Amino acid sequence: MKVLESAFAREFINTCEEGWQLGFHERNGGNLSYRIPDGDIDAVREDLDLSGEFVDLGTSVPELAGEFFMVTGSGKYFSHVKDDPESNVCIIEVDGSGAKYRIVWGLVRGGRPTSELPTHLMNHEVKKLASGGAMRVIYHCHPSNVIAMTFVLPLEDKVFTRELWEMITECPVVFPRGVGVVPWMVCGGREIGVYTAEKMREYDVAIWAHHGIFCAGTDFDVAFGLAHTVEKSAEVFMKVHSVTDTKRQRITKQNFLDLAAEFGLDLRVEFLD
Ligand code: 2HA
Ligand code: ZN
Repeated sequence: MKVLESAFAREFINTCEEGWQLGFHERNGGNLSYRIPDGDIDAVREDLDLSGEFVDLGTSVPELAGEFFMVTGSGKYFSHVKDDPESNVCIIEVDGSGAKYRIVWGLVRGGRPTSELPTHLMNHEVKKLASGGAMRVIYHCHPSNVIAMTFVLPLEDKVFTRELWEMITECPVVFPRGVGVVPWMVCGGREIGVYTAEKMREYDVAIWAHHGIFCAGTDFDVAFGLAHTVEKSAEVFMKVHSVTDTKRQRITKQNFLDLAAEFGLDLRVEFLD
């Protein structure tokens, strides 16, 4: 089978398009990666070029040795993925040491995988281990309201989690473990990757101050839905705080506990006080 005939490629492309349509990806902003299951890679093997040289990753991810990932290209626009996936997306193979990679499909007009590749792979490694292999998608986007919130609130996990939970009743259901906050850091390097991976041991979503959202999921819907929910909640927060500093009423600690009991949530209750 051709890569573009596969269900995973179609879902990858759809996710890029959804993010673009929602305004999460100005210019070349954001990136997406998918750890491809062995069976799915076998099904498209005829379409892969396995003759290229491996090059340095800029980090080491031994737990991902030999794995294949579909990733967006550095400098490529999410808005162009749907019409021309082969020029804007690639599949990479990580070598047996976990320190090198090569492109085996895509980026037919040249280019490299996303500038955030070290961060994506370090976080894939953490989430793969933490989830027994279930987590496969890492998604990064630049939604306006989450970014705006990082200029308003102290950059603390508890403060962001509590405010985001309070803005829409179903938020604790979608992210019961809360959100991590990463202070402003230079993007694209190993340092932000290491810091984010520490947060992602605890959370499925990290908010990068003045930059955007970084999140993980078992599939495209889960990862994208998580980012979308966090951004929607941030939008309500920014709307409320555009007209008032004080809330007339709110979802209380007891309300959250009732919700957790009803839905069987593993709620991070220490963030309720
Ligand atoms: O432009 O979003 O963080 C791509 C990015 C880097
Ligand atoms: Zn970014």
